[in-house]
Amino acid sequence: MNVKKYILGKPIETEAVVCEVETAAGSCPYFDMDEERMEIRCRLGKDDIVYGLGQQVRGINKRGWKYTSFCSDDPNHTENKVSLYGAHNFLVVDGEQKFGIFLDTPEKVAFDVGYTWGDVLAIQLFSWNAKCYIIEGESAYGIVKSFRKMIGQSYIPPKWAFGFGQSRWGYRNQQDIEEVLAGYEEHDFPLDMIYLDIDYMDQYMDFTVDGEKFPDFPKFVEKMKGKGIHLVPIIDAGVKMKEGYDVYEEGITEGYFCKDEEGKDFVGAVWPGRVHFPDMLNDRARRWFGEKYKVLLDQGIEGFWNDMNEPAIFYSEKHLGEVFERLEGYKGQNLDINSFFEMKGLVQGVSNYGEDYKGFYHNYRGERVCHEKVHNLYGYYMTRSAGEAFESLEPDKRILLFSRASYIGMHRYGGIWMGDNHSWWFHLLLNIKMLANLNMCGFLYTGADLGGFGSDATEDLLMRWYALGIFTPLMRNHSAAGTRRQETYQFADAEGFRGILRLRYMLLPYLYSEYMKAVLRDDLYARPLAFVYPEDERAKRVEDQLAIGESIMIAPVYEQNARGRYVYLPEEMKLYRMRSPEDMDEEILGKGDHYVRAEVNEVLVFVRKGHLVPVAKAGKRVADIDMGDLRCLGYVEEGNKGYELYDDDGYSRICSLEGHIHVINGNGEALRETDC
Ligand code: MIG
Repeated sequence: MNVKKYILGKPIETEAVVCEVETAAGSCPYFDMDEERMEIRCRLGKDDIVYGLGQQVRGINKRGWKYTSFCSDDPNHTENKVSLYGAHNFLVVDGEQKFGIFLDTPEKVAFDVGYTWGDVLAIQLFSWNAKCYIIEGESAYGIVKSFRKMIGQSYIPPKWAFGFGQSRWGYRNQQDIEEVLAGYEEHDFPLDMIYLDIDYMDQYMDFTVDGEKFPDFPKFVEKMKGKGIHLVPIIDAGVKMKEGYDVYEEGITEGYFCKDEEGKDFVGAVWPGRVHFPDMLNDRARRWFGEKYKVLLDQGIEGFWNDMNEPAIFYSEKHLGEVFERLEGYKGQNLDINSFFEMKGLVQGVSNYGEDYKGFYHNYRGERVCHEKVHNLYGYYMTRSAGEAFESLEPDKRILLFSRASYIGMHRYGGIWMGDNHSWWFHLLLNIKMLANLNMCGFLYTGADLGGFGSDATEDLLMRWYALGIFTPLMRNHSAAGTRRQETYQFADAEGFRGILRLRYMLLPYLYSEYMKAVLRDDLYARPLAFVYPEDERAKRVEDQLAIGESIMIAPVYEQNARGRYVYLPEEMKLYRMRSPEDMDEEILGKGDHYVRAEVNEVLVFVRKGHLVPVAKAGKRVADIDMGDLRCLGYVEEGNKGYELYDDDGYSRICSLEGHIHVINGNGEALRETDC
């Protein structure tokens, strides 16, 4: 591995990198270091492509915009934004010169990727403290794989978490959950998970369950499990300030909460009302918070999603006080327009107010550290707290875990979902692009809220989104309270939806196998075409198609009222136009451009020349999939090289290629064991 490390100032440890890299002598190649301006710069060639930055707006190729790594709760993922929930400071420049850069610092970092000057990549630090890793290699893909080795193996969820899940903010109680399952059962739609959003809790208090809404929660969890459904509750970062609430009381007594300037527990407000934030960066507090998940594990829960961990703050007590005071001054005045807008801005700016983080302190490695210095670690360390706890609480079992905020390194403990997107067609496209860049940063278990979280979904949008979603490891329909109901059964074309959802279960042997091989080999599950066909200048610029695993290329339709789309094929492929596991047609298409028809209920699956895709008979639950009864799609008769199938029990923590992988032929029969 060709990696060099340069230390700028006194970087704060993040534990993003797991391998030893010695500090290099001499000056950093490729970049000019401008300590005074706290900026590092390099020239970009005219045709250079810049990959990376994980969860961000815009393209697979990040060139032509500015981005800021600063975990942010912003539900409007439009292309003028610079920050979303994750901070993933890894870029690859792919041109005549090829290199990767990872700027390891938990502080804000701004990337100007040919925005100010078209041919300059400028990275601005907010203090001259960072570990700067330069990764060299012969191809962008190779560089990414080296980077992935450096940051350690990606998270492995239980196999059932590759099933389909239904979620919605606003399910009030047990009856609502039962209604969802009934809706699915009525139409014979497959389903493995129902998510519990904040309403399951007692007054939004973490690790509690509202006893009125769920009179006997463990029994209910058990009953749902009996029907093959996993309930997956949400956990929020803020802990409600309430006397008698054990998490609050213990946090106070042990000093486990983040502090304000005066050393008192910092007070913010989120869903539970006024809260304290557990100091996830403090080793003892992190261990303590992680152990709290046991309360729900003991009630039969096997999966969680961590929310609000940027951390999002609706308001801080301190700043709200200041705002009220200023408002007093406006009262009774005949405001001029400027003052009016100032006042309006003041009120609107109360949530996620940047200055709040300046008066928010951690105890990190025994030192008092201002939150601003370590902001991008909070969600990572919250998820780590759960992930580490699960290793000791459930040593024999994988637990589902994903988070909203993240930093590189968190990919070892859990996945992420793509946050509060909208029921907008362009978000379906953004989802495709983000998938590629997230994979480069180690986040393999990911997916977007299918159908869109905010705004009203339409039937065609949801169906088209499923056609992509069946390929994302995390496959979940989720929506916000107040939006149009978008559970699959809310729409008319039950047959169409059933067909598509069942395709996910049919493809499961392939999807799981490709996911696990990617994890265990530090490889990508979803790749831009450029990584597969680096010599093909056309393929390099394709932003709306992806390679999924070694055999499949996808080209989702992301425009309303379309009846198909243009697709570029870098080589001959076999196209399957799938409506359900029992209903598909196929044709061979040559290299080049094609207009490919796709009705709303049709999924386009392209199998690469000479490759195989093992499929099962679809089932209604992941547990029903019969791995002993497989067949193959693709180039079954035509001199294929066989397919390397990975499978395991789906829940043991120790996973290895050894003993779990063998080559199968086009008929799904085992040919031989393989090397790992
Ligand atoms: O302020 O728990 O991203 O998935 O439904 C909103 C309610 C809080 C944000 C999450 C979303 C979730 C919602 N949460």
